[in-house]
Formats: sequence, C-alpha cells, structure tokens
Amino acid sequence: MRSVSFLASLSLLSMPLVGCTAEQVEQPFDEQVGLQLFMWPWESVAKECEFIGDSGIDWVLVSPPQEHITGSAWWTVYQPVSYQLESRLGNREQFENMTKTCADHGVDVIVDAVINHMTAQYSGVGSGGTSFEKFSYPGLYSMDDFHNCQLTYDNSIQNYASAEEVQTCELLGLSDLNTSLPNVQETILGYLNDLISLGAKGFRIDAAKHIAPEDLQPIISKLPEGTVVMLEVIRGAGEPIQPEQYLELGYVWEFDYARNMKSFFVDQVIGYVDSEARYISHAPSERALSFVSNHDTERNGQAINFGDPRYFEIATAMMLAEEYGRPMLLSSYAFIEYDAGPAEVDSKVSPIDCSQVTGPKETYEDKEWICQHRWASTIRMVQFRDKVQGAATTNIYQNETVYGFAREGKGYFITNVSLDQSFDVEVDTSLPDGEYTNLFDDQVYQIQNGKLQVSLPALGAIALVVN
Ligand code: ARE
Ligand code: CA
Repeated sequence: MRSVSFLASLSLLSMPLVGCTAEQVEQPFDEQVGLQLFMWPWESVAKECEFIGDSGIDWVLVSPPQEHITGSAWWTVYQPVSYQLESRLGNREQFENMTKTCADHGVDVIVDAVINHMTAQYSGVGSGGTSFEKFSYPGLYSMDDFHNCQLTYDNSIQNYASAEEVQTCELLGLSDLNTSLPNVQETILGYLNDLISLGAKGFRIDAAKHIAPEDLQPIISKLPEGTVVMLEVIRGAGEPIQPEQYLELGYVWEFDYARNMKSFFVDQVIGYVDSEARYISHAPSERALSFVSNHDTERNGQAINFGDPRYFEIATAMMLAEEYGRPMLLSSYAFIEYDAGPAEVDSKVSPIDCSQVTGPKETYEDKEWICQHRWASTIRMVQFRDKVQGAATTNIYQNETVYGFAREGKGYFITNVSLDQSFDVEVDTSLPDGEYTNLFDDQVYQIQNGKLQVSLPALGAIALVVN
C-alpha cells in the first residue's frame, strides 16, 4: 500500500476534542518508514526518490518550501514571507516535479508547514522578492491578523509553564499569527491546499505546540481525506502543553524516544528493559513517530548526531528493529556552527549527490552531506522492519552494556554499546535454526536450538532476519 490514507475518516475530526482517547482514532496505515531530507533542494529530492522508493522508504519530509527571509543560516526557511513557492530549495515547478517523480517511485512527500508565525524581522525583502514588515505581508496578513499577547516584556515566550504565553506570544520573536481568526485559518488552509494540489501528501505542522488544538482543528478537518498530519509538539517535562493534547489531529514525534536513545549510548544503560515499560513515558505507539534525531536535536545536544556516526548507525538500526512508533530517518549535512546553512550558489542550495555513499565515515567535513539514508545497514534494516511487521517483542536480553531482543520468530537484534569492552553472549533468539547473515557486515552466524553464541565487540551490532 503506497498511498497514505491517514486521518481518512473525517467524522473522526468532528469528534469533540475533549474526552476522546487515542484508541478511538482509526489507524489506516501499516508500518511506514519516513525520511527527513533536511534542507534538500527539490531537484535533488526528485533524483533521490528512485533510490528511496526502491529501498522501501515510504515517505520523505522536506524542509519548508514557502518564500522566506534571506540569509545563509539554514533557519531562514522557518521565517515565512509569503506562501509563494520561491525558496533557496527551489521554485513551484521544481516542487511539483519533485512530488510527481517521488510518487512515481511510491514515495509520498510530506511538507514542513510553518503556519504558527511569519518573520522576526522589522522589515525586509523575501527570497521571492516580496517586501514585508514584521506585521504586514502583502495579500496575506496585516497587523490585526497577529496575536499581541502582552504577557511578557517583549511579547516573546519566556515561560513554557504558561500555556497562554506558549500559544499566543512570539516563539523566538517571530510574529505570531492569531490562528483563532477564521480569516487566518482560511489563508493557512489555502496554502496547505495549494501544496496538496501540487502533490503534497501531508504536513509536518511546525511549532504545533504554539497553536492551540482548537485553532488547528478547523484547518486540519478541512484538508482532503487522506492527508497525513504530523505535529511538532516537543515533550517538555512539567509543561502544560503536551503531545497527548494533539493526538486526535495526527501523529506526534516522541522526543523522549530520541532522548532516551541518546542516553542509552552515552550512559550505556538502557532505561527500561521490559518492552512495555521501555516506552512508558511515550505517546501511544500507534500515534507516534520515533526518530534518532531531527534537524533541531542534531544541533541542540538532545540526540545522537553525525558526530558519532557509529552510534547513529546502530541507533537507527535499533529504532527500525523496535516495535514502537513509526520511524523517521534523517539525512542531513555536517556543520560546525549551529546556524550554518548548506553549501549554496547564488542563494540556492547546491545539488546533492549521495550515489557514492554506502556507509558512515569516521568524520565529516563542514557542510558535507552525510547521506545517512544510503548506509547499507540502514537500508537493510528498513527491509528487516517490513519482514518482522506484526511480530511481538520477546526474548529481551540485557547485561552490562549489551541489549538485545527478538521480533518473535522473525528477527533478532543485539548490540553492545560499550566503547572498549567486548562481551561473550549466548542468547535465545526465537529464530528457526540455520545460517543467518548479519545485516551490518555480512558475517554469517549459526542459530542452534534457537540460540546465538557470539563474542560481541565494543560497539558491535548484529541484526538477523528470516528471509
Ligand atoms: C532564529 C535564531 C533565534 C532568533 C530567531 C528570530 O536562532 O536566535 O530569535 O531566528 O530572529 C528554527 C531555528 C531557530 C530560528 C528559527 C527562526 O531552530 O534557531 O531562530 O528557525 O528562523 C521550541 C518550539 C519548537 C521549535 C523549537 C526551536 O516549541 O516548535 O523551539 N522547533 C521548530 C523547528 C525549528 C524552528 C521553529 C520551530 C520555528 O523545528 O527548527 O526554529 O519555526 C523546550 C520546549 C520546546 C522548545 C525548546 C527550545 O524543550 O519544551 O517546546 O522548542 O525548549 O526552546
Ligand atoms: Ca502561536
């Protein structure tokens, strides 16, 4: 099944927001692996979609496509100037060509929709030539269309413990749209529908935490049937706004998944061993997107990033092997400075060529494209995930820095996250006896009486699957 029919039931969306649990929401699609192509230009995405589709990856998340403020920092694309598709990543025609080409290869394009705010600049000219002021965007919004929260000295969010502040003040000083207004909702819907008319299959709602669910509901409920919605509501301890409040609107990224994955490698202890307890603080699996890192967490220290390529490789494999959520891979570029954008010529991101990449390198140059999604073990694990679909997590093994588990009768994954110690293990794999090839390195292992006996080196990993 290639076409995503998420939130297919519109009646679902007319249900009251209060008193409805996630269980009531239909789950029309099976395992689907996504890939965030951070700051990839449309032409490069289009070229890469053949490989992506052939690999069994089902959807890609692309960076925001709308006109944006100018500058070399990557985050200019998160400051919309208009909803024209004129950006450093490409134009309207290139965007449409990308969605078509990707669809031809069975890959859905999910678009990062920046709809909470516009810019933080006093005034300027955008990437498509539009002149704007912080509270005035010709043909779209004027002063009255923005919140003016007056809750903080500069109108920007200071205190995440105040829900009102989080949703009506300015995130990072970005002019905050008054998303409760019908005309603002209408304008946003117009933008999203335009993207759908160009072949977008769904959206990541950027900064969804900063838009009240009741403001999003009237927008999302009017999207065509089958539109996929993913919401960025970062889980923050003790905050009044939590991902759970958005589950009826779509999927949420479970940030604790990425954080826990990092702590497994850094602290070398797996938080909860039991398969249920492991996800205890997480959004329900059927509503969650799991990820090792995204473009924010690879920069802010909360997750594993390209600086530890072997961690990234093993963690990605482990995510694909685990039952929880729907995984999203990340493919991005190396950086030294937080702000640094990718290589550009004439304010357009230069084409990306991943065709020579088959695995992680030890280190990366500044601005080098890492092409994580081309790593052989990752692609094989995408196929592992397909093959173990529906199989329960069993035979959990944990000792010192070694953690392993089976997807009952179908696949087995084990890793040792120690940096310097190897461990001899004998584990019950639940797999039929026979010869298996490790998806990481082609080494062949024997399973006898369901058991695997092996010396697992430092940062070793084994993934076996029944073909
Ligand atoms: C840039 C500069 C800022 C400057 C601003 C305006 O870095 O210093 O004030 O411009 O001039 C991205 C970049 C930002 C960038 C912004 C605008 O990450 O650096 O600012 O674009 O160009 C909160 C939100 C969450 C948000 C994160 C960043 O809840 O939604 O902050 N994430 C999304 C995107 C970002 C993007 C934006 C939103 C804005 O993924 O890439 O910003 O469109 C706790 C809370 C979280 C909070 C987090 C960080 O964990 O629980 O909710 O996340 O702290 O504050
Ligand atoms: Ca807001």
